[in-house]
Amino acid sequence: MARVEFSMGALCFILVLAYGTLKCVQGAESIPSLGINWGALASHPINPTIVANMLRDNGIKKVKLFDADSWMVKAFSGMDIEVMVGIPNDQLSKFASSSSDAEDWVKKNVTKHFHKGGVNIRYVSVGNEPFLKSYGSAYVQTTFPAMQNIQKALDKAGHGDIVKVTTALNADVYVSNSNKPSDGDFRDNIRDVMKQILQFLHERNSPFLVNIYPFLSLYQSEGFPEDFAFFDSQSMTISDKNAQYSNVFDANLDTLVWALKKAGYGDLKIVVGEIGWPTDGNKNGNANSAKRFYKGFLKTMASKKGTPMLPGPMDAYLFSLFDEDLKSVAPGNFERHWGIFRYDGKAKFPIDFSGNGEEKWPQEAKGVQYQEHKWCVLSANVKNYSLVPGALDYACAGADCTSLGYGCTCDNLGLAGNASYAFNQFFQARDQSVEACDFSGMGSIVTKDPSNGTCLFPIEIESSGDIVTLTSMRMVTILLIGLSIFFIS
Ligand SMILES: *[C@@H]1O[C@H](CO)[C@@H](O)[C@H](O)[C@H]1NC(C)=O
Ligand SMILES: *[C@@H]1O[C@H](CO)[C@@H](O)[C@H](O)[C@H]1NC(C)=O
Ligand SMILES: *[C@@H]1O[C@H](CO)[C@@H](O)[C@H](O)[C@H]1NC(C)=O
Ligand SMILES: CC(=O)N[C@H]1CO[C@H](CO)[C@@H](O)[C@@H]1O
Repeated sequence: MARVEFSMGALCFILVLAYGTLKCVQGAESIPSLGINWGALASHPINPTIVANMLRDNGIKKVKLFDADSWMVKAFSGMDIEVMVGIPNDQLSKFASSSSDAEDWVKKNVTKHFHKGGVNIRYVSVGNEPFLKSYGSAYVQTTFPAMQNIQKALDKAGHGDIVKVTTALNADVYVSNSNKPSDGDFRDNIRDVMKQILQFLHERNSPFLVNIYPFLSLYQSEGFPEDFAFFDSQSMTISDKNAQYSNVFDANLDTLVWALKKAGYGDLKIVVGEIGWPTDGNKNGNANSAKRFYKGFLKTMASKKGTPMLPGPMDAYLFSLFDEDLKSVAPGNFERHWGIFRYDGKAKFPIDFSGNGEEKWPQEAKGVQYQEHKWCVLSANVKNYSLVPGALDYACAGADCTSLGYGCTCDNLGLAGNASYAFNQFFQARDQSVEACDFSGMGSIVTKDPSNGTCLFPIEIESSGDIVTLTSMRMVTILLIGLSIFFIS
């Protein structure tokens, strides 16, 4: 492998000598233990083949999915990329109560890809943050039995040694009453089930998967010292036992290490399932902060120094690959803007996946097709604005307007600008259908790009494959909503 790379590099060098300006595109190097999350809650997901090639171009060898959608999984066939598939929370009760459903799932979603030239599936995350505080006890009873049934089904199918079962947990499963890592322990209401899960992970040699978000520490508490969310500052430190913490990530991860020690599983392997920084939808979410955060995190990862309680190399999956315009904004408007890349696979900021901290742009998605060069805006003929707010609200109820808020990329557009932005979002999400730019005659289709400064008026991409069914599902939903409004009124 290394020999091939060397000779490619040498060939490239000779070609540069000969032709000067020739651009040698080599497969980029990334930190070997680095992965990335790919969620597809988007109105126009990028074609999976394009995504798989993009990961390869960036040298990223691990990907984490939230489902086992074969449209996405299949794209990694025959590639040197390790895949983690997921089982959504709403399916946990099914698999907890039925081992035959679990066996069926394994057959259709795992065994199917196990052949020569197939997909290198290595993990199944059973549930996604099922013990999140805001879910109450919704999945507390079902998560562990579902994990057991999926494991049994994998064993029965002969994949038990290759495919590990785990569950992605949010860092809110543990707490520290003093804010010192050494006081870390699991939350009271889940301590018993956590013990069962820890014993299971230990027996099966599976990792503990934890999602840690320094951004949320900053977002959730007014007085949180901003620098402490990043990796490049010493402006604040926490002392604990013999350790000094200068960033919240290290302190948070070590809180988990202490909680595991207390439970008797201090040697369990920990993998960071999600870590990242959003770029819009909140005053602290912007490309500069994201760039700073990833630079610090990737450099730390490449240094293999780990944390005071967990020295050594670390495995982590960045969150996330792309923006997702259909994600729930219940946690906050930033939810749709976690992408390192935009909705169309264009990079938002320089990021060096090798962890060398160089100012370089990543490899972007290649071969993405856009819809026509047109936008929907508030017509210049509208002089009486009394009906504009109503139309704006309607558009934002059916499309993503999370860039309009305070401190976001499109704040300060004024009422007419807000309306134009919202009309365009609505129009693009509906594949530029003429009817979607009506707004009681106030909408107007234009061919000049209305983007203004940091505020991008996007053109959606062409999206194919399973999205056809997704689109028709959306149409049914829209129809049903329309009908219910009709019957209510
Ligand atoms: C603006 O339109 C509204 C609703 O159609 C109407 O009630 C109002 O009189 C109009 N205002 C002006 C200044 O024309
Ligand atoms: C761009 O936005 C500014 C406000 O931020 C506004 O004054 C200006 O008219 C806008 N330009 C265009 C071309 O819409
Ligand atoms: C534009 O929309 C944003 C977000 O809803 C809002 O904060 C702002 O006040 C709006 N501007 C105007 C002039 O209506
Ligand atoms: C989302 C997806 O493609 N998953 C498949 C996993 O297996 C079930 C059957 O148990 C299929 O219905 C899904 O299509």
